[in-house]
Amino acid sequence: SESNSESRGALIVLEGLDRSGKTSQSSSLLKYLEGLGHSAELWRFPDRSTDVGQMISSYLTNKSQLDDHTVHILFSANRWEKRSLMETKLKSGTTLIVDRYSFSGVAFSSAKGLGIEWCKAPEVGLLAPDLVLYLDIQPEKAAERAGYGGERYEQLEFQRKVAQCYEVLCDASWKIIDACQPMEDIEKQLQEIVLDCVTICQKGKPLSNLWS
Ligand code: NYM
Repeated sequence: SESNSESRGALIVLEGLDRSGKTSQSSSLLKYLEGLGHSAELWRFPDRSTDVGQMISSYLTNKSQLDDHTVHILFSANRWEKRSLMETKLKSGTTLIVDRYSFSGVAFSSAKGLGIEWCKAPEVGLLAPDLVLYLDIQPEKAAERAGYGGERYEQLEFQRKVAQCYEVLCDASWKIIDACQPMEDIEKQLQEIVLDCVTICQKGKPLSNLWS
């Protein structure tokens, strides 16, 4: 009902394999929403600017070694340390475009062999996204793209496993976008879906928590 619902920003998450185009598409979406006069911000996880984020970053660049469980919990902690700011921003009417979220956390760790339920547990209680956009690309195609192979995890064999884990995680609410289309086509598709979502949240769709 309209009476007890508050207008708010939308929590929009982009997911996909490494080099699927999430970062470019996130920036493009931000410009699009700002161009329409919406308040919007681009966020990404891991957020390497925090202390926890720096531990993650040195792990990803192979400057440190961490046990798989440990790094999983650090990735989750990196989201938890942003949860309250996230809620404040959304409630103040700002839409957040988020480049990776809990689904990356679960997909990458379960691809290493950690149990999926174990991986999901620390994510329970984080804000649930209003929209998950999955940029779908074959691991082989992603591997051909520039910049691939620099960090830990950017290995074809591992990315194949990650793709399988995303398939297990994905539900009917996810929007699957073919990431091999021309960039402008992807942009147009994303814009339409995102605008719908922003409108629904403006009308006061309630916030909810993972994992549901
Ligand atoms: N990654 C990212 C995880 O393993 N768990 C997580 O929770 C998140 C958010 O970090 N290969 C992995 C996926 C990427 C890597 O992300 C760094 P990016 O988007 O390349 O900065």
